[in-house]
Amino acid sequence: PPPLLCLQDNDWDPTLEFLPASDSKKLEKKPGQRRTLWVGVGLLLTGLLVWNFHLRSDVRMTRVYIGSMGINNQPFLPEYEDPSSPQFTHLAALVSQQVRPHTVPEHHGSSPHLLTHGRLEDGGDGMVAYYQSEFDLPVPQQKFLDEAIESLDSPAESQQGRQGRVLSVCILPIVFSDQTFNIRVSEAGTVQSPGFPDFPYPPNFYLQWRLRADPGHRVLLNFHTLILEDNCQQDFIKIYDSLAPIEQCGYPRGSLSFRSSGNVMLLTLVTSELKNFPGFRANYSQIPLTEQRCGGKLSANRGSFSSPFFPSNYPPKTICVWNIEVAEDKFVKVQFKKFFLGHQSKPCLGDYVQVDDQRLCGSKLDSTVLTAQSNMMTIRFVSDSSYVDQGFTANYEAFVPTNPCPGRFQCANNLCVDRTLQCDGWEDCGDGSDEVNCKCETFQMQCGNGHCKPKFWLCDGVDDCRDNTDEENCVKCKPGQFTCRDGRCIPDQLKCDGRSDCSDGSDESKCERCKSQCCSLTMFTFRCRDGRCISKLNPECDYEPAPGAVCCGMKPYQSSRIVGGEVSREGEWPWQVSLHVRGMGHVCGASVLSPRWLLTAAHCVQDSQVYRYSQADQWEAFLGLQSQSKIDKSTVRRKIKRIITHENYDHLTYDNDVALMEMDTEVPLNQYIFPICLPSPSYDFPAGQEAWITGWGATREDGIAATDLQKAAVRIINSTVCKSLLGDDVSDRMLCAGVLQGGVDACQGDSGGPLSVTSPNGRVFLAGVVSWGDGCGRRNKPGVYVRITKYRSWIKEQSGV
Ligand code: 4AZ
Repeated sequence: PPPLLCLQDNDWDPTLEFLPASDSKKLEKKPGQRRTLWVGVGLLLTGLLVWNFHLRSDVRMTRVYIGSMGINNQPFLPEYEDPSSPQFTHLAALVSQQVRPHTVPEHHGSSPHLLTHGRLEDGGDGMVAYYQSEFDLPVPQQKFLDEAIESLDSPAESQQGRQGRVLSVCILPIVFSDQTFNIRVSEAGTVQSPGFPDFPYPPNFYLQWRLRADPGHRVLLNFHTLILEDNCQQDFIKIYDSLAPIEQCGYPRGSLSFRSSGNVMLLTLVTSELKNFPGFRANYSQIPLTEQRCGGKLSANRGSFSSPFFPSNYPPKTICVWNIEVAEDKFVKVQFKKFFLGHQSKPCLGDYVQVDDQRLCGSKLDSTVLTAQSNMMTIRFVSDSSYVDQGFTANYEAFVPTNPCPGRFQCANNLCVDRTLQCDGWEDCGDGSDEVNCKCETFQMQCGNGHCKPKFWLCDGVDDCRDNTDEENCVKCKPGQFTCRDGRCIPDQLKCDGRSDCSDGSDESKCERCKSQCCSLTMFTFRCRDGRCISKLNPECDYEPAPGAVCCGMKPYQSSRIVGGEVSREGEWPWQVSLHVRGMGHVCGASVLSPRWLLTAAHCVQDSQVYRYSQADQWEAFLGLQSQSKIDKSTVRRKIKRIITHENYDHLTYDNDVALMEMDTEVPLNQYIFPICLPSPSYDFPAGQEAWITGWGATREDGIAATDLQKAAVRIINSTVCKSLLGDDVSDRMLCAGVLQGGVDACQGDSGGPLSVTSPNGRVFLAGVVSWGDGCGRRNKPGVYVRITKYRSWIKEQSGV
């Protein structure tokens, strides 16, 4: 069933008109004005007109639609703030009057009972109506109502005469508890979801907070924690800036700080009946409207500028203009380092940056460089009234036109990069121009497009060249044989026999029907929500956890020692644990699997001649930690109650290098402490896939440990290639990852920590546990990790997780 549906219409037409006013004094008719319509309700009614009333039943249910809409050209009266005022009642009556004739389908007995109550607010250039419409209807008709609503995916078009914009329409198939909190933010304070932080928020809930600043101020709302279900169709928050939602999703990416354009902000929380998560806590306050004026004149040789409040979200309805003017004999170029301006539209109509006469919008991952053919450049940043995003930060620089990159390589996009980065097999310019027309080294292969890539990547099933030439003309297996993803050939009969014959399980990952041992977790099958068993590749976390259970692998903020790494953002790796030994400080890493269980490496908990590492009382776990030098308020310390080392751990070969740790008491889950997902046995981590290593280990071989949590991106490496590089100690229960060029790797002190891989649906899975390697960061010596897919059932048996 479609449990919750939200529609959005983003092309707000500012010329839309509304009326009619019966009170001609207060709502004076202006030229061109035609009708007032409570568009949200109107749309629902349009839906109802196409609603089929064949089915009858005595069992009734309640369905609730919530939403908001803008009404243009309608002066806002202070009385509209009070739903019991005659003015409000009058306007509501007008609306009802206008829509009533359509509400009762003439030739069907069961008419929906429509009950509407809403709120009107000053939207600056018009009015905003926040409304709820509740339908009490026979259960069999629910489906048609949903269909009718769903068919309204282009609300403006379906409405004759385009009378307005429905900003959102949501269906909540529930009887809900409705509460509104009115808050003056002149005194700073906190809002949080019900039950936070001790309990998950309740199901089937709709709650709103109206935040109002003093005149001449804006509302500032900073999320301290936000963990909702990541399916935004189920549970979500919306933040409205007068007319428009400025964030639409329940699980925002990037900055979690919002500013209103005017003095009003509305925060809503909607939850469905399924899966309840910890919820949120946010701090509100007010800031003067004049704070952080943007734009201006820039005349230095180089400098930087960014959107207002970067890296927090920029406010809606903002315009900034920067005029750059450098010395007359030079030209100007700008490089956008970060660029997040919502969704791409063509042409850029919503939020955009205009550089001279070129507009940029959407989100760009690679840095963009723009060059002026003069010493002047004008940059204009515009945000409209709808979604907001993190914004941009940019550097500008004056350069000599005849020699734009002195001593450096000039990319096609005018970026300057170090000469040593040219033809090194890695794209550094962002447009690939540093990797074309290269003469490859002996250890490299030549791609069809002129790029050079490590020879190890030839025929590994991953298109490394980006023109697939590294995967063409590869030796294929003979007829009657199955080609494993790792390149090995196995007899066809071994495919889908419930046992892994390829080292990577690829012979069991695309099987159509379940075998007899269906769903025993150890096999390559997966239990669906409806109880069915399937054999499916990477089933993700698409099963239904037990009611009230939290899921896993959610990064509260999606953004960007370990050798060759960089410092992590706080809360970026909420499953990362630092394991301390009494009197020694940090010794190993671990991952959070649940409020009670951690996973680490068995070699971390082996007794040495001096230390009793295998004794639980020697250890202390630090969760939610960022820096080894300071324990802050997000850090939680736990004693260890029990250590379960894998019974087949081999201290010579490091085979089965896993151990579980049970904490003495459960930890609260929040933005800084959260479990990582465990992959099912059939989960595939193909060679070439990006993975992240994190830890406080040494930042170079024989180096010293890092103070701040480090992160680095590596790639999964083909097992056959890995064995050829590191020898036969690499078993099928191990997984290799690294950067073969060298320089990026896990190292001493990172052991036990996670190798994290983000799945296509955004959840993060534990692909490996840092185990061993030949030194750290050496060329052609990838790191070796415990292949977690091989231990899924062991973890379940030992810990219940
Ligand atoms: C260690 O000593 C260690 N380069 C961990 C990982 C690696 C090397 C050493 C991988 O704990």
